[in-house]
Amino acid sequence: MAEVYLGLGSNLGDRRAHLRYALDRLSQAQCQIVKVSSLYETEPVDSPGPERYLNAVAHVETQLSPRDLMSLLLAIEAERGRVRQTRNEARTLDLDILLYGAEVIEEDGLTVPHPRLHERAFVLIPLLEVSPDLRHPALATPINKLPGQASGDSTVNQIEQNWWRP
Ligand code: A4P
Ligand code: MG
Repeated sequence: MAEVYLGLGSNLGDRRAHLRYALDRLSQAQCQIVKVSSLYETEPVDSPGPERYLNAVAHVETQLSPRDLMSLLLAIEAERGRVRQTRNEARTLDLDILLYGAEVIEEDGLTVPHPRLHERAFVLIPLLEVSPDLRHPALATPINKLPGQASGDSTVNQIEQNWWRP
């Protein structure tokens, strides 16, 4: 069983419903949800507005391989009408594998840990809320020592706790 951390994001349509849908679908598909962060409303980074993002992080346990998990995430995104035209465009649902155990994977279409994890407060703040003692396996650094995680970051606002119940 692998301990996996997933990043969830949405800045188009009913953002909260998209994130809830993703967690419901994951829990029906060989992923056990261990813990979900609060819901955060965040300023877009390298991404056009006007909508702010809702972001969250989920700790899940799964027997799916990294590749099968990535396929599942892409399928769930497609079910919410995700359309890909340009990079970082507004999206109904973005699901990223942030960490898959301590594995370091660099394959075509799959990079784990997520290549931008360490520099993004909208990922690091919810990730640390869920698991404060994680290490970044590729950088060999505790996640709470990474530069992007300034906890008072005004672009990342915790808006709701306990927003997801199975
Ligand atoms: N891929 C490879 N590795 C992974 C991984 N570990 N997790 C591949 C997820 N996907 C991975 O992703 C492109 C391809 O990356 C996928 O097909 C998958 O095979 P994408 O989701 O289509 O592209 P994207 O999301 O537009 O671009 P990218 O580079 O993934 O961007 P990010 O890093 O996901 O960032 N601002 C705020 N506030 N909140 C956000 O959530 N998100 C982004 C997108 C930008 N700004 C944001 C937010
Ligand atoms: Mg993505």
